Amino acid sequence: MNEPKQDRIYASERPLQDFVFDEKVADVFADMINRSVPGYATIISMIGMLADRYCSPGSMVYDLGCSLGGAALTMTHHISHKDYQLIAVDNSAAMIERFQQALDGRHDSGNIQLVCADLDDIEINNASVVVLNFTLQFIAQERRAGLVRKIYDGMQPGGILILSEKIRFADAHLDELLIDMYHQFKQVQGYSQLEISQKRSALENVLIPETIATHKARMQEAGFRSCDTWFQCFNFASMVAFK
Ligand code: GEK
Repeated sequence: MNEPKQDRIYASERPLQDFVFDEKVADVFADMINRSVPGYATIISMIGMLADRYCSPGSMVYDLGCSLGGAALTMTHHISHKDYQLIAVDNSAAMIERFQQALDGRHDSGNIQLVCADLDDIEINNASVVVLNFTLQFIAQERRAGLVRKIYDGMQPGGILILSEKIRFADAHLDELLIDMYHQFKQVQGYSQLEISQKRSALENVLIPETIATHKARMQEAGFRSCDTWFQCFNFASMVAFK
């Protein structure tokens, strides 16, 4: 397999613009997300294991905000039966095109259907597993409760929602410490100070993190009977909620 192209998007000084998931980002996304989300590879692999436990025969699995299909592909790899359909959705045409190209070269992609759409415009039905892996953080805050409710309503009893997010902390000192440690992590991953600060500014109005308490309250409000964090590294966490 080819090495993913290196993310150099913010390596030289550029005018400040809000971050978008365009061709340039899609082109380097595999490298970008692996070097920008601490624990990404672990989270992806554990999503596969969770999906295998909870994907019931005859049900639907959703990967919402699938990008290049990291979570979708690991789920199809782990789920031990074939009696399910996986719908992977993203509103970035650049991401969906590349994911489709990757699928075209595979023999085991029969269960996956790709949809290029906004999450507001899709239906969720008969789902046993729904994944929002670092996607909800990009949805306008006032739309988040409606989306989580729609997901809950479209799930089977006994199904799970896996929600991974960049998070913030109510305690200002802890918040500052974990952001700082995160930036140190990015430096260790080879990003320069300029890259770190330009990316941070570009995401300022686009990626809005919330506290774990806010996420839990929203999921409980939607009807999930219980939810908790199963992974955390610095200011990145993954939660699981049970219908
Ligand atoms: C992974 N889950 O590799 N409708 C549909 N898609 C959206 C919307 C929306 N309203 N808003 C954002 N997206 C992936 C990583 S990346 C996370 C997810 C990151 C899509 C957006 O186009 C992008 O592909 C994805 O959500 C977020 O496991 O870059 O930090």
